[in-house]
Order: sequence, then C-alpha cells, then structure tokens
Amino acid sequence: MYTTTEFQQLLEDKLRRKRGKEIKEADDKDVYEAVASIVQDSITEDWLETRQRYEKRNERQIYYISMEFLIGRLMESNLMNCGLLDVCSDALRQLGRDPESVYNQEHDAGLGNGGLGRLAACFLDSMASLKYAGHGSGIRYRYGLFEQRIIHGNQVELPDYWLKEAYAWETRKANESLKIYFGGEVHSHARADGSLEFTYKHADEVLAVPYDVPIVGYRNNVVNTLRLWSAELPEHEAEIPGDSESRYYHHLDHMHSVEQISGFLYPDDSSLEGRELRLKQQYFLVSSTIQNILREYKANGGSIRELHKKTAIQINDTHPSLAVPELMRLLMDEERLSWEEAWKITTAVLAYTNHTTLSEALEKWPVDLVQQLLPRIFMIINEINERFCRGLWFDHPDMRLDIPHLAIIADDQVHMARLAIVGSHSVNGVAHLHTEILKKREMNRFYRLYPEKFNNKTNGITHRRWLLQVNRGLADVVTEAIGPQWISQPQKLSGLVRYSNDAAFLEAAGQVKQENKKVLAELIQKRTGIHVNENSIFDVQIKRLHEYKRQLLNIFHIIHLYNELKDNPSLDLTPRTFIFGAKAAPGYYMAKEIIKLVHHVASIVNEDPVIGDRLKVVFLENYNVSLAEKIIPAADLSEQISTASKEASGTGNMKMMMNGALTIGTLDGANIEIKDLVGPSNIFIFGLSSEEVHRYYAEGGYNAKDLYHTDERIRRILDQLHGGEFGSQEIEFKDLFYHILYHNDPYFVLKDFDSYVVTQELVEQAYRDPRHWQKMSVANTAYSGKFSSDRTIHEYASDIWKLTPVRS
Ligand code: 26W
Repeated sequence: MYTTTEFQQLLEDKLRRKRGKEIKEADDKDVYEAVASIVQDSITEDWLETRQRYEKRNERQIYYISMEFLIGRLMESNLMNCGLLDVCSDALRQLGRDPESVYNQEHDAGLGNGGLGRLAACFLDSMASLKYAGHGSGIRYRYGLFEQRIIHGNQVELPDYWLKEAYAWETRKANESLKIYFGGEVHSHARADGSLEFTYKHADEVLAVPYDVPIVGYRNNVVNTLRLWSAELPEHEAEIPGDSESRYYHHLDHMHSVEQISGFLYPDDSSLEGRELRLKQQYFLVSSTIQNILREYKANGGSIRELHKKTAIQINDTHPSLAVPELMRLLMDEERLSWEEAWKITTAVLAYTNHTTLSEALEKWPVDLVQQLLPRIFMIINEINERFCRGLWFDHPDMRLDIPHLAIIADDQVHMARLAIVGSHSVNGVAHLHTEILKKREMNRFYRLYPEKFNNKTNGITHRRWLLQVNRGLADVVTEAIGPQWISQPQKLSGLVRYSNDAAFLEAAGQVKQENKKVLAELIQKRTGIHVNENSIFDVQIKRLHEYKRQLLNIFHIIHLYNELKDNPSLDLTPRTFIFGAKAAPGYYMAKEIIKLVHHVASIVNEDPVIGDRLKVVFLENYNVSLAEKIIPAADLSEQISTASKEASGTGNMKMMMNGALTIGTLDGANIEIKDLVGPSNIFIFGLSSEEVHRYYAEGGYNAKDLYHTDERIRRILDQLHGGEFGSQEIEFKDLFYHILYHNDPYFVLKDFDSYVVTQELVEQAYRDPRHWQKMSVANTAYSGKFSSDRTIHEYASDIWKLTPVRS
C-alpha cells in the first residue's frame, strides 16, 4: 500500500500525464479523473485474476439479471474496498483539496427506480465481498432515472444524461458484442436428423455491445463484473447510404430506433408501462445475457448438457422472465437439444424473485405484441403453456377449474409471473410476511402445485456502504467498543447490546448522531434555505412516492400538529423536523398532488411565527442514492408506514435502523422482522395488521366517510384541503379530498390516523429522555446485523444457487 506522500506523488503524476496539468491548475473534475485512474490501475490486475481464477477452477457462476442497478457513486466505495480511502483523502487534504468535493464530481449511476434496483446493487457488493463468482447483467441506459426539480411545489422531470462526461468505471468490450433479432418471420426446415432448424426472414438485427463495470470486493482482491449492454446498429448497416436522400433519412431513423432500446430507464416503479419499447428492452437484456452465458460456458469447455451444474441465473422480478423461452430457444435451436432436455436444464438454472404483490405491477404483455416482436419466442411460450396446461389437466384433476388462473397465456395476454414460476426451480419473496402472502394468497394456486419451489429470502443492505462508508463517526465508535470483526461478520454488531448501559458509549454514539444532524442541517440550509433546529427530532420519510407508502398519513399528522399548535400556541411539543425525499412516476397524478401538498404545507408551517422552529417541513429535491447517504446517518425517526401487506420488504427501514434511527411503522414487510429483533420496546408499531387489511378488502366494513364525520381532527384536515387553506386561488387539493372520501380511502389513511397520532405521541415522550432514546438507538444498530445483504446472499447461495465462496 501507499503512504500519503506516495499517493500524493502518484496523483500529481497522473494529473500531468492524463490531464497535462499541475495540481494547482487542476479543477475537482481533473482530480477526480486522476484518482479514478489510480483506482482503475490498482484493480485491473485483480479483475483479470478473478476472471482467470473462475475459469481455471471451473467455478459455478451466478448471473443476476436485472433491468435495474441503482449503484449511485462508486469512487468512495471502490477506494474503501481496495484499502485506499484514507490515504487518498489524506493526500487530497495535504494538497489543499476537499476530498468530498472531489468524490462528489461523480454523477450518480441512477439506473434504477428504487428498492428493486438498489437491492441489486447491494447484492453485487456482497457477492464480491464474500468471494462468490457472481455477476450482474443489465442495460446501459443512456438516460437514468429522471432528475427531479420542484417548481412552485410541482414536480418537473429533467432527463438524466449521466454519460455526458465519460463514465470513469466502464470499459467497452466491442469485440464481445452479440446479435439480437426482432420481428420478421420464422421458417422451419427439417434437418437430415429430423430435428428442426429455424431461420428468420426480414428480422431486424441489433448489436448488443457490453460495457463492463468492476465490482470491487472488500479488501479481498476479488473484482467481479457488472456487464451493461448497449444497443447499437450492426456494423454492416452502419455505413450511411449515399445514393438517395430518402434512404439516408430512413437510415438515420432506423439507427435512432435501434439506439432507443438502451435509451432510457422507464421511470415507473410498481405500475406497468405496457409499451413495445419496454418489451424490446427486456428481450434485448435477456437475449444478450443468455447468449453471453452460453458463450462463456462453452469457451471454458463445458458440455451443454451440464450447463445447470455450473450455472445459476437469478431473475430480478418478472422483467427478465423472457429468460425462460430464450434459454429454451438457444438450447434447442442452436444447441440442438430436445425439448425435454432443454426444459430440464432451463428450470434447473433459473430462479425468480418476486418484489411486489401490487396487482397493477404484475407484468402482462398482449399476445399480438409478443408474437409480432418475438415470433420464435412466442412459439416457445405457447408450447410451454400447452404442455403446462395439459399436465395440469391430466396430472392434477383437482385443479382443472384453476387452469384459467394458472395458464401462462390467458385473456390474450402473456402472464409473465406465471411464465417465471413455471420456468424456474425457485420462487422467492423478499421478507417473511411477503413470502407468506405469496403462498397464502397471491400465488396460492402455484404454491399448491409446486410447494417445493417457494422460499423466503429476507432482503438486506450492504453494511459496508450503508454504515462503514456513509457514517464513519458511528462506525469508529462501534469499532472502538467491539473491535472491527463486525465489518466482515455484521452479526457481531450484536456485541453492542452490552453497551446499552454504558454511559460513555451512549454519549459517544449520541454525539455522532448530533454531528451528523448538524451536517444535514447545513445541507438543508444550503439547498432549501430552511433553517432547522438541530435539537429537533429528525423525522425522515425517504422512498418513492406511492399511495400505499402513505406519505399522506405523514402529512396529515403534520397538519394535525400544526392545528394543535395554532389552537394552543403554548403547547409543550418536542420540536420536529420532517424530512421528505421522493420521486413520483411522471404519470402518477395522485403522487404528484401529494408532493405538491407537502410543499404547500411546508410553506405555511415553516413561515408561521407561532410555530417558530418547533415544526419544520423539508422536502429535499431529487432524492437519489447520494442524497440518501447524507440523510440516513442523521435520521432519528424512520417512517415505514405503508398499508400493512403492501410493502414487500422495504430496505430503507434497514438502512436507518443500522444507523441508529428508531422506526415508527406498521406490521408490514421487514418491519416485522425488525420488531422481532429489537423487541417491542425499541420500535413504535401502529395501525392495522395485514390480516385486518385483507379482511376489509374481502368483506368490507370500512367506511371512510364515517371517520370523516366522527373524528373532528380528520374532518378539520380534510376540510382544510377542500377549503384551500393550504393552497392559493389557483392551487387547491380538492382532488385529494374527493379521492379519499369517494374511493373509500383504499390505503386506510384515515383508519390508521388515530393510532398513528397516538404512537407519534409516544415517540415524542421517548425523545424527551435522551439517554433512554440513545439506548433504544444503540439497540437498533446492535440488532441490525441480520439485515446485512451478506446474510441474504449467503442464503441465496446456499439454498438456491448451490454456490460456495471461491477459495483464494
Ligand atoms: C413493471 C413496472 C414495475 C416496476 C418496478 C413493477 C414492479 C417494480 C418493482 C417490483 C418495484 C420495487 O422496487 N419493489 C420493491 O422491491 C424492494 C426490494 O425487494 C422491496 O424492498 C420493496 O418493498 C418493494 O416495493
């Protein structure tokens, strides 16, 4: 490793050679690029060796296919993982540079919407750090998730052109490009041996060009790969025809439409955007990934009949579920296996993770669209469906009536979850409750058919990024108390339990939180101009905006507190700062209304002299991974208040718990597992249970209007929305009012209101005893080890992938 002086030297050399500049003339971007290049140099060898080691030892490989990888920035975590972070930061400081502003030069790689994409990124980190031969495969979108601006309280979306400046971490591998075909006609001919050969006529050819991003393991010399595919025009078509103007324009159009395939990430989280381009993206990803897997496998001398012995593929939600027919196609049409052989291998290789039970998010594609865009794939899906339904009819006579609900093709649609379940050997949910709901309700018919396929893998987060990297203060205090073993064995954080009565430890951890809050308060001041009280409760809700996540319940509570203070200005209320971060899908009207409401409530509450600094409402624009890294270490209270049964797991809940925030939450997703670990005295639980929610949905019995008429607090809030109290002449919230009352409050905001308010009062009382609060906070960090994605990945590896770590 390097001394600070050596690193300084290295950096100055790099700057001179790469940028032709002395450090004095270099701006932060120049310095950033020089540092990135040093990191690249120091990992290249390990990267090569890791690949060679996997090949030489003929290791079993796992490929994680996902339409989303929400990686955020890589500089700090790469530096940390290769052991260079401190030396680099010191060297920068000695050269008179601010390390943070250098690292901040990196544009977030926002190639994901939210939880599902961030989970994929945490998994890559854990696979590399645990020495699993695991790789990611995704799309290199030219535009990531939109950048959010707020104008007069309204969300406006701007394109996120994250590749504007060259991306420091990617390497283009043009010579490993693959061909993908869309449309056209399929013709079949019998070969001499009687097998069928399929040829395509008039199909559009697209080139899939891989870009590799290194995934650096934590101080273990392992560097795995995230391979992102970019769509380009095939070389033989790349020449622009000069013979006629119309052909020239036609050619440009064609090029444009090909490049669109990896053009942008669809910004919809949990609702289906059934557009042809999205289906093209899915097939593009799946076909390039699977062709690539087979090519690597064969290059290493593997026999195709043994593919499943050396390969596992995890499909992240149904988005890549065309992997089922694509693997069948390649095994049969290219490798000449029989249907039966191909099917055995396909189902043995593939495994599917479900991330949501929201019905509007379940993917279905119109038969016509699939048939016309992917004719050969459609033939295979059809055959899978026929064989599956025939099997049901003959082998499961008791389930004949269920066939319409099980069939992969039904109502002129291809049901992707059904395809994924039938074509995989494993189906998993992402938290205990979620998996139970899949088994008992949403996928009960499939569970009865294939009980052995269903299993749970409770989500996790990488504690290296989400504690060690983003909260150095707390990490140091923890290490001082229990030693550094927790870094490689996060469950060892439980050693902190012993410190929950140690005054010095509590004091130190409390001071770190205070320091982090100060830093966040400065960021808030800088970005919003709002001055917040650093001694107030930092009450945080950061996640995508969705009705089921109930940001509305949070705002109703804020309005309620505001009303109380207005009625009784001398009320003794523990000061609070409510912090929101949330992007709404561009077409999601109600979500955008809720963002607008937060802003209008904020502008009234924050300006009111009666309120002073007892309540402040802050909405931080453009919530993304980098912003999360700044908010989470400073959170006191973590809002996890979804309608019970709706949040599959949640992962922000785990990040905040690990950083010592207390959770106020419903018995939903992984909140339940958090509660089971910390115990009921270290968490604030409220609201309907998932059974109660289901009962109301099934049997009725809830009437939102009754609550409007009987609960004065609720009536007052809703009337304030209707009466324009939080708006102006042009801005009103009548739609929210009618939506709640006339659609009978589908997410039980009013129903859970009282219980939420009462529980928030308990929070307030608890916060008045700082020592007690700090004790609870430490208990949360102490029990958070289970939620390291290292634990999750070990479970996937041993139960689903049958993988053991690679020995060095
Ligand atoms: C087709 C449109 C679409 C897009 C995204 C449908 C569904 C999705 C995802 C499944 C939404 C998602 O991110 N789900 C979240 O996954 C996290 C990781 O497992 C969980 O922690 C969250 O609870 C779940 O909402």
